[in-house]
Amino acid sequence: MPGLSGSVTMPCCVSIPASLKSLCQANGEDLRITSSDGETLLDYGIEDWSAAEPVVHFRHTFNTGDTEVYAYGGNALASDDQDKVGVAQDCVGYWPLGDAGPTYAYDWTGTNTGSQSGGVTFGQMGRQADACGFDGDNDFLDLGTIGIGNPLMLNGSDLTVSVFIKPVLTGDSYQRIVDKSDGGAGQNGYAIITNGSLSGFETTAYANGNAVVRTSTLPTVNVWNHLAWTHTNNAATDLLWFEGSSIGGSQSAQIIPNAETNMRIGSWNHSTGREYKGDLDGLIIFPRVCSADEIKFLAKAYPASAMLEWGALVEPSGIISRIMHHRKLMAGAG
Ligand SMILES: [Ca+2]
Ligand SMILES: [Ca+2]
Repeated sequence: MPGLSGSVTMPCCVSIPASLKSLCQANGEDLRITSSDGETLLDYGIEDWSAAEPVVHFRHTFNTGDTEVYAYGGNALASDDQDKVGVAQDCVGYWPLGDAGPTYAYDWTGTNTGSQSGGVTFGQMGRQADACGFDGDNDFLDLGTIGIGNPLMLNGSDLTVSVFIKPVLTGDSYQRIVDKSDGGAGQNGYAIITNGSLSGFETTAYANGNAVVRTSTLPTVNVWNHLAWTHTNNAATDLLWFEGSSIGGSQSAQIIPNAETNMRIGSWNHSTGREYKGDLDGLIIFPRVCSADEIKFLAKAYPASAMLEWGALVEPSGIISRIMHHRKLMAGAG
């Protein structure tokens, strides 16, 4: 991707043109994504095949220049080869939030599916395919109890939260984007919030009952913003990032403890009055500090239009003959 200083290996998204979708099986089982050699299969997962131009997530290594990937379809014998766990393989949580609903928002790591409560709106127009909408009253996605050993415990760990938010910034103060805690300020866990006018303007990340980085910078209301938080557990070096760039903020060091609590997307879990109002999309949690290049990539890589900017998603001619020579596809077809 132009603008990177080195290579990154990251999950990414691309939209599939309607012209290619029309060649595929009705459920998209024969879709494949390859690297620029046209043959090396990439781990991929379809967020919402019912869309006119479905969005596919895949994992790849991107360099400083344009990156070309191929999308194939048109093999009536191919069976489903999606590997959502592969796409999310270095994450501890990966919620594309484009689920059809009405009950579950799936975590592609396979561990912490969210159950909606309060009437979360599925199928909102998102930054990457669909998104979830939260009414700011009682809507949230319940991730349940994060017990000892759950990857989302992140005790003693660094972390990165990456998320697209389209906030309203009215309603509750200290609106929780995601929160694992049993008390205020991410007690016994961690949380990231954005706050409108009620108690002062701020975007804040908490760990174990304290603000670890806090800034008066706010996301822009009613449009999609990329927000990220990088946290280290051994020093006051947390950062908040807006649209791929780090922003300042006051700091303090905190260590995330090994403590069982509940966890929610769009609310905290120990009371009411902290509900996020607006839409959320593409929430990812990594158990490490992502680099500046990686944050830049996460902020930019997802809209389908960005892929066109890199010259990616070339739709090759002769798709069917090419795919018939694809060894793995033939194996998959039995
Ligand atoms: Ca989405
Ligand atoms: Ca509601």
